[in-house]
Amino acid sequence: MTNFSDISSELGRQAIELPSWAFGNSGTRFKVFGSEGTPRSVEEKLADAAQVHALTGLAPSVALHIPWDRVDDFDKLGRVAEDLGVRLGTINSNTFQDDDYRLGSLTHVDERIRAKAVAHHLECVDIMDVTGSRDLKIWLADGTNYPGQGDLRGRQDRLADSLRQIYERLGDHQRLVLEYKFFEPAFYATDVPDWGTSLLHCLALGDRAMVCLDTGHHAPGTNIEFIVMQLLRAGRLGSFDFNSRFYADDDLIVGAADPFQLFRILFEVIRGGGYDEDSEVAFMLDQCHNVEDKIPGQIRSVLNVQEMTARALLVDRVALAEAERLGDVLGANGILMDAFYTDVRADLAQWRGDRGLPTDPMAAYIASGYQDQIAADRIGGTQAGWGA
Ligand code: AOS
Ligand code: ZN
Ligand code: ZN
Repeated sequence: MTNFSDISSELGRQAIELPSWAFGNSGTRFKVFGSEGTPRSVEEKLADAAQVHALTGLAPSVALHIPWDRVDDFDKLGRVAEDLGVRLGTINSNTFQDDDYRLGSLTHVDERIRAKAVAHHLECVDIMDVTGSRDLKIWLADGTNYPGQGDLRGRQDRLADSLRQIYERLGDHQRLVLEYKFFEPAFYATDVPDWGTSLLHCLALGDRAMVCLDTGHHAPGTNIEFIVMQLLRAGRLGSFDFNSRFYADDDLIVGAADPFQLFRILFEVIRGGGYDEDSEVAFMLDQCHNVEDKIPGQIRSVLNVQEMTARALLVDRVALAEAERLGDVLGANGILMDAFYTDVRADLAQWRGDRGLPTDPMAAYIASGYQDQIAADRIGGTQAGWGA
């Protein structure tokens, strides 16, 4: 069995990107509950994200969503982030809240609307040039609700053409990351429903096109760690959107619903080289905190990822490989489960203490008074929501 001391230095390179939208108000189709202290601007979202990083050391960057986080001066925004101790990360495009996109965006049959959707992505790349962001992440709401509503193949052909135009605009160090999702908001056919479709488009585009795996975007029972393995094997796992789900795309705190699944995913990441020093896999959260406080929700999330990473690193891979080679079915399974069942919480508290971080970031946040301060300060103005 590997010891915690053997893996503590490897934990030091963990970096989890936070989504700006996690700090705004969000909800279901039934109700969006407001909360005290919710940011009224992008700068305030960055300030909240910086709290998560200051208390955990795990979240050095923040993903932006355009147009929700559009500002006049992105260079200045980058400096604001830097002053707060974080940096701007992935730029997410948004073609799902404009009336023009009712029947699609990059797949739209109307060339005018498709060109508008492409132009939006080109604007996102302009922003990346200023922020220094590496990744343009594309999630499309495109799809159809009724058989016959659209020509499935025609939509794929137009998507390929649109993606090509966007890809050609990228700089040498930038990447296009294409996210898939099997349903919602379309309920009959989604245009990028699965990793195979995303991968096919990426392979056609070129080396800098990668797949984004959102853990909430699969049918129940899907073996997600198999997909992780396969994408790493193909060199096309660009990023994760971590969250957890009980039913559909619930966007709950990662590791809350099924910690064992998170462990299995992270083990395949590690085994496949996705956690190596030179790995370019981006680890992001894509979550909404509808009823719980948002900053503690993000703190809990990054701690959950760290905890399962630690347990996955503890797997004795030499012994596991040997058990697999010998056909020792239960022995191999036992090696994996020994690591999964190892309680690393006390070791991680000490790990944090050794690095000048609070041993208990959740308690430290409450004790800091930050929540009371923002509740008092951020009165008036419009609270940022999921979409504002
Ligand atoms: C939507 O289901 C996807 O997970 C996207 O990543 C989306 O951009 C994100 O949830 C923010 O709305
Ligand atoms: Zn996502
Ligand atoms: Zn989603």
